[in-house]
Amino acid sequence: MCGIVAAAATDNVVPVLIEGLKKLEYRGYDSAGLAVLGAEGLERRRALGRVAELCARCEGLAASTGIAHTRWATHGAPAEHNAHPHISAGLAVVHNGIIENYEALKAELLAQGYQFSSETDTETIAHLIAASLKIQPDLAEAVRLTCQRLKGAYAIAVVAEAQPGRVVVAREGSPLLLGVGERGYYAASDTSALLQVTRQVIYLENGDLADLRPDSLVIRRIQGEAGEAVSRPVVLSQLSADAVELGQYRHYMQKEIFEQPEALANTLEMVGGAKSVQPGLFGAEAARLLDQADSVLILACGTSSHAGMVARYWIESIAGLPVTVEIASEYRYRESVPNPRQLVVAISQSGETADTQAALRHARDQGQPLTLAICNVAESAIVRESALRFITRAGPEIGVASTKAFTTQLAALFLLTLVLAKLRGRLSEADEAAHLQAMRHLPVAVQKVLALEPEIAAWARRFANKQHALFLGRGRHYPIALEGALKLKEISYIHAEAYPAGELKHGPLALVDREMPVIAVAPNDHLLEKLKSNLQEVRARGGELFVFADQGCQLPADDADGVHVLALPEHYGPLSPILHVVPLQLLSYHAALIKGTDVDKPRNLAKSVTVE
Ligand code: HGA
Repeated sequence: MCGIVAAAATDNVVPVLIEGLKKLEYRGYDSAGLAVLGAEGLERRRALGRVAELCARCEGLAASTGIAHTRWATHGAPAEHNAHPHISAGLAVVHNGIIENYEALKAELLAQGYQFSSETDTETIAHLIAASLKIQPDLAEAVRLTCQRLKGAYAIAVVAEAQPGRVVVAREGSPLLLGVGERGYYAASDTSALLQVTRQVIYLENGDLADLRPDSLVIRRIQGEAGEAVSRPVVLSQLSADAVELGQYRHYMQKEIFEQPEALANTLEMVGGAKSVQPGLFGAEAARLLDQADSVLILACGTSSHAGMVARYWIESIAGLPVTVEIASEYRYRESVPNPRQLVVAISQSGETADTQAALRHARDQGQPLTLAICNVAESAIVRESALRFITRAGPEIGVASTKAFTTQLAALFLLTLVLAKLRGRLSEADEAAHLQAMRHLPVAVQKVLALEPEIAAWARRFANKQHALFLGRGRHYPIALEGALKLKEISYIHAEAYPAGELKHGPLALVDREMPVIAVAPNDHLLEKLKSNLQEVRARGGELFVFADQGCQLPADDADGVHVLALPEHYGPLSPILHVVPLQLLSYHAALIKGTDVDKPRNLAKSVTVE
């Protein structure tokens, strides 16, 4: 959330800043802005809405030092006066994060005579640096002193008119990395923004501050009297520029839905031809640490928490370990009973999700050392802070509504299930081989489901004009119903709820009438007959049914009478949730297309939730 790009180089950096913002726009799109140190001194341009609006305001602008920002508002409405950069006394600041003590700082600054022109927390940082510069004229030192006063999370970039050719950046809690280019040094919230100039990147650690000039880079610690100088390794990013291009697709979400066979194949590459799963998939220490686990605690938010809920069914039934799934934003503030032998699994696409990261730390601080990260970004904070890790290889996910990250998380969690079951002596060789065979076939199976797109698009036309929708599932497909409802809400703005089908009679059945489409996830498993009875209850109340069945379900369609049935090509046993979520992704995508919403950038949302 919120994207930052900055550059101190020998040539014109305005095109680099704009291009970088375009790559970061998925992180926030309420407004965009930049500030550069050009021939005329400090120049700022801001625009409400998209980077394209900002671009139009930057014609003729040229400078070799600058900072830029794309915003997802937390404090102060999306409005031009709240757009970053914020300025004070000839300096400009961009910020990703939330300054929790900004009210106290603002009161102090107002008393000193500083005037505020926005409602943001960020503006306090600008004025604080201006105040520090009066005592300490060196920009890096003034920023460092300011950071010592900030509580909360931040990644910031600062330029000052009086100190041209220089950008100072710092981070605590929010992501920020540096780029080492041929013509200078750069900074950004993620690598995709910098691939245009370099692949050589440096990941700043929490509490780092960096002083960037075209020909020099100094990294120091924020805390401490002198700010100890530190060195951080330069690594070559493996991210390919093509991976973040839209190519033949109309939307990133569409591209990412269709990339799922490949994403799953890449994620499962390491189990390739193997006849057995090894704990080493989760890190060098995995056999020893996983063997100690007497239970599992899964921490996640949003779509990732739905992956965790599916894993609960898998791990309890196959590995025989008790599992709890907690919403990270709740767990981090809850008084819970720590269990040092519990395996803590943090799931996050970006590996930077603020609540999940805080929940992981909370678990660790409470004395739970067995931690495992399941993330899509190898260098992310959550991965670095966990004892064990599994990196899904979905490739960059740009669409705000998560799709391929979810299915690859599920693949990772199924592997974890098998490893835990094996360590506990609960997996026969034959079962292990059969599960692995099914996993290897997943890319092909998902491809076949994707081929149902025309039928699913036709269904979307039938209910895109509805105000509400109800999703039903049972057992390990209940979380899939939740995920289907979340996708529909996120991108089509149709209000959707999901229930375990057996719960209908305890309340939600009261909502069912002709105007309420009911979408059911109905695989051919041991709960099918129960689910069929629940569907009868819906039909008896006149509700229109859209049923995603699979082979052998024997659920007859009666389109004229409002019972629509689509059978998935294969029945897939325990891994069936990975197949059954795909039609729900497509259904939401097509409903959103019909409604004309901004599929990749739904209102009020953003990717990589790096704020609380
Ligand atoms: N608090 C700042 C930055 C918001 C942010 O980082 N969002 O992810 C603001 O509201 O402008």
